[in-house]
Amino acid sequence: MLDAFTKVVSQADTRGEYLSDSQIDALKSLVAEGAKRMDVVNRITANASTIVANAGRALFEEQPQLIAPGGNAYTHRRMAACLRDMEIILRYVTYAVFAGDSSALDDRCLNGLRETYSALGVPGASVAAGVNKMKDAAIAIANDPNGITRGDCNSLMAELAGYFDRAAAAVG
Ligand code: PEB
Repeated sequence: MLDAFTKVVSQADTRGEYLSDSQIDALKSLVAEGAKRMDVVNRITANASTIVANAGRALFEEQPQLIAPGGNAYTHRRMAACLRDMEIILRYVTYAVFAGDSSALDDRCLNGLRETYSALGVPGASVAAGVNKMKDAAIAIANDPNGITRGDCNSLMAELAGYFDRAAAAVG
């Protein structure tokens, strides 16, 4: 599990090189922009259950076969497992934003997830659709200009979107 700093160090070490100016500049800006990153993590974390519940509701409205008898979220046990899975994925996305690196998400959540779903008979494309709904909600919350010092969050939002895209692509 790496963060933006340890990743650069481990890559440089593999090549036996010093850190380059451009790598140092990138990490400097990561530090300078750190408050925004923490705000994004805080906002998503504080709203996690709303994000998950709304994404689940929208997913089941769009794909009612999931909650019909025989569906993959039919029975409270499967429904609970489904909402739990979405919450797990969202939690790992917050770790990736915090660390500025996707390795915690990749290694501890997404690695083998497609195979797990296929073994369980859970439709990966539906999970991906749920992840995309969480993505829209999380970005709307994280990028809300109200009640916060305004600044340019474009690259941070693109990074956040990228982690959701990674999760959706891993199962969809
Ligand atoms: C992944 N999900 C399920 C299981 C596992 C995961 C390992 C099997 C064990 C269990 O039931 O708890 N666990 C989960 C995860 C990590 C982990 C992401 C990462 C670290 O450790 N059903 C639907 C939707 C979808 C869904 C499409 C969006 O209709 C999910 C939610 N996951 C779902 C369901 C089950 C499950 C298990 C329904 C239960 C399947 C079953 O037992 O029939």
